[in-house]
Amino acid sequence: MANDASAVFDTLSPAVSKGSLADPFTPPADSALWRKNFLLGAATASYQIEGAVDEDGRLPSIWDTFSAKPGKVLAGDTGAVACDHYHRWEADIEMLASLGLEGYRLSIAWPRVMDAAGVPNRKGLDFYKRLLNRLKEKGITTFVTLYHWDLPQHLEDRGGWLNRDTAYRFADYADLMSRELAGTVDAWATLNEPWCSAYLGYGNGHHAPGLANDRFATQAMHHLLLAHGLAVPVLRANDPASQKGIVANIGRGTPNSDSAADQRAAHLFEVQHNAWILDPLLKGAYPQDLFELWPGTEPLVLDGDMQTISAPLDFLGINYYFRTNVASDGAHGFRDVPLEGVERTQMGWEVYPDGLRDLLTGFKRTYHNLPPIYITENGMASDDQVTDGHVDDTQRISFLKRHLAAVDQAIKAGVDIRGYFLWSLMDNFEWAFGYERRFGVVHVDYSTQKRTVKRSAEWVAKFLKERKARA
Ligand code: IFM
Repeated sequence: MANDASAVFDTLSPAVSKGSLADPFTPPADSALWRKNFLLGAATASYQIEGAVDEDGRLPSIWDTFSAKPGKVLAGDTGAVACDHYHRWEADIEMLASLGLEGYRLSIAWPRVMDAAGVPNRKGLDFYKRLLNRLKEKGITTFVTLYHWDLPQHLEDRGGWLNRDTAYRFADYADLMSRELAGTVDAWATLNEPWCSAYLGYGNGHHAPGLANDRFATQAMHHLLLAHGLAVPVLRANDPASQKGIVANIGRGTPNSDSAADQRAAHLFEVQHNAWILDPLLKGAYPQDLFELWPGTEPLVLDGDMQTISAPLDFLGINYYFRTNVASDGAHGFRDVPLEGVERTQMGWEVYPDGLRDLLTGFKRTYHNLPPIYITENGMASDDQVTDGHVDDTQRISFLKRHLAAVDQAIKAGVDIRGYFLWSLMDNFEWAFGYERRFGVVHVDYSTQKRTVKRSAEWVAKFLKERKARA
């Protein structure tokens, strides 16, 4: 029981712990979730919700190109319309505010706001200004990610993240955005999940731009992290009052057996998923074990790069979804050994809240300079249907409850965690899985664009209301 995050809420009735809405969500009195300054919000990303890909001067991104290629995205879906948020943003913000959510994490589409010569696109900039101003009017804390994977295609045509110059173009983009939006952004994140951009985009080709070479992945990662490091001082100079950070997805790897080989495999899994990003940011060096896994893939690093990359952060955003059970592959690496009989989501991902707590407490032990943490994404996909105007996503309520409990346990163990964003505010374009996988706490009917608040969103709203009442 002590090792089970769900046990934190063992005072709840069995109906509630299964995820019913019958009773309000009642964390124990000493839970950090009751603290007024523990931020609870929701997250989205530009390409996944905006649509309007060729309106008002937006240029093509690598995801427009990739999703147009047959076989790359399930059912041939693209982000051309998505949730049509570009046109429906006012109603979407009303919905966010009506749920009582206190924070909103969004991203800016780089190809919407500047052209290939770096000339600002006023219409694109105005869209984000209107959006952020409205969020501020509503009293919502704004977390803005500069890069959530929609690289302008013209930069990919010149090598994308394999070209060091892209890092300098990113710093120019950060400069423009922080000059234009200063005062409306509470926290800037340079990149979302560089692991996905580097590994899925350049290492195995499952994401745009679809290249598959381990050496490309390590070089792309280096340029992504360099872009981050070059942007941070620019953001600090232009918008001193805001927080600056980066968002990393983290993965729990557990060994399939007690054998030394399987233990080593789990260690290498976490090096590849976590230390590859966190060591350069927080220790100023790549983990050498990475190059045991991928021999001969050391990136080209110039003098001063690692200092640039490891400049202090105001916060670290953490995205967590599942764990992977691994065994040795008999050579240098690991192989997945899916566990049977465990709870899974529509993505096939195992529900494993303890992994979030264990990773966070482990990071605190490993990185003595670990910055304050926000959980910038956590959530699950399910095949949600609207019945009589409602969506009964009980598995999601249970998932959220257990992961919030894990966050609470990590806080009690001394990790400085300041907030939690649900992924996602609404169902959206789930990259290579298109629209089939539904991560939202609000359902989107893509044929009508009708939004239906799911039970999980009602459940979160109820808790926030209660917290407000008690404050
Ligand atoms: O939808 C994605 C998001 O864009 C990045 N983090 C993981 C989510 C779910 O796969």
